[in-house]
Amino acid sequence: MYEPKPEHKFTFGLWTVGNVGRDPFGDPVRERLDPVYVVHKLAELGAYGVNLHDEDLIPRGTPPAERDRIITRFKKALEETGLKVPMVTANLFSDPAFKDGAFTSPDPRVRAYALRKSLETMDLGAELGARIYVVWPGREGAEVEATGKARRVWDWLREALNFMIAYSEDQGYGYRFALEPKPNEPRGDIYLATVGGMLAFLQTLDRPELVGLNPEFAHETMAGLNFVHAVAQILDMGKLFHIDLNDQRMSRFDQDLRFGSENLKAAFFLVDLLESSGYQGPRHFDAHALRTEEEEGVWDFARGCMRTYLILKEKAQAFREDPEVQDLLKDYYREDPQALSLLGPYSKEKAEALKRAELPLDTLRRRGYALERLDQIAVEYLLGVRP
Ligand code: GLT
Ligand code: MN
Ligand code: MN
Repeated sequence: MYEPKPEHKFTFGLWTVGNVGRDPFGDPVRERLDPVYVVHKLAELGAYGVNLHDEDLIPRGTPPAERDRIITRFKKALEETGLKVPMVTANLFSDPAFKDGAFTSPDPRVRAYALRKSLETMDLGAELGARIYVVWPGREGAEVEATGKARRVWDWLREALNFMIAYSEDQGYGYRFALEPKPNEPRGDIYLATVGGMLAFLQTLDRPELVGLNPEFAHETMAGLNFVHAVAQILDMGKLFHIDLNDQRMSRFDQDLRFGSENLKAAFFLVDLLESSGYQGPRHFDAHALRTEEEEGVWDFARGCMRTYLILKEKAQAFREDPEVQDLLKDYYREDPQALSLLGPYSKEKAEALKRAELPLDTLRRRGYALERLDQIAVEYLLGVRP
């Protein structure tokens, strides 16, 4: 019961279970874990894959011979365990060179460094079998408006992404690019702050069909937005290329909490949405163990994310199949053939008919939608007293 298996497509980042518990006020509390050890541990726990930043696997400044040795060792662990690397991404935020932006640095030398690092990360990912390339523009933001940069960054971002996509195609890597919005942190304000902004921006790229989103639960929640609605819109646009699952309280720093540990109801309806959407991609947990934990707590955290997801999946399915829920929803989405005939694509005749039609406004004004009942049933499923 609730046992994670590779077919569930659960993934973690090397940087998530490998998080050493540093925060802006405190030093690391845990040792860095060897990536090979992480691969074996995740496989043992039933995960499908492990994702990484270039620097998670190959620390900055590693000489080429050592780089090759690291990759060989890592690939051996993947072969032994069957674990996949579905996604890679470049770390464009840790190096002090990126302090005022990577792709949007005012200094073209920094922009060139960011672009080169991205191409090298694509090379690395291709070697590991990755097909999803995440772009999280964490440093592409500002604390100061006096530069007027907010008007210029869009061309730089487009130029960099178009270059990267063309490179991927040219090399035959076949990446699908997943852009990840976040409102703030580490910058005071990040330019591509929300799912809506990102969806609009990607349409301005040369190959929008190769670009989608990697939305994160915590990031929309930080901005006080509804993550379930954000994911629903992304799905509507066929742009859910990857997803970062975690948890978060609103109006706080990016907490990256264990999935389902805070907003249980939102997690429930998110799983309900994802599982009924036909989404086939990885269920990635971009979260980390609390700073209070030693290594054992890290694996408790990882197990918890997957177990909660599977429990919610079962509960969401039971909720949808509940006859009372189905009856309530049948009434909710009332079928009225006469009214339906007035809707749909425009025609002159329809517009005329619409103006003449008698709509029972008094009844409509009095109608109730039974949402208290419906929502209480969901709550009771979550509380474990139903069915
Ligand atoms: C970083 C960030 C995440 C991004 C990762 C991808 S790194 O931890 O907080 O939201 O998904 O670069
Ligand atoms: Mn993320
Ligand atoms: Mn986050």
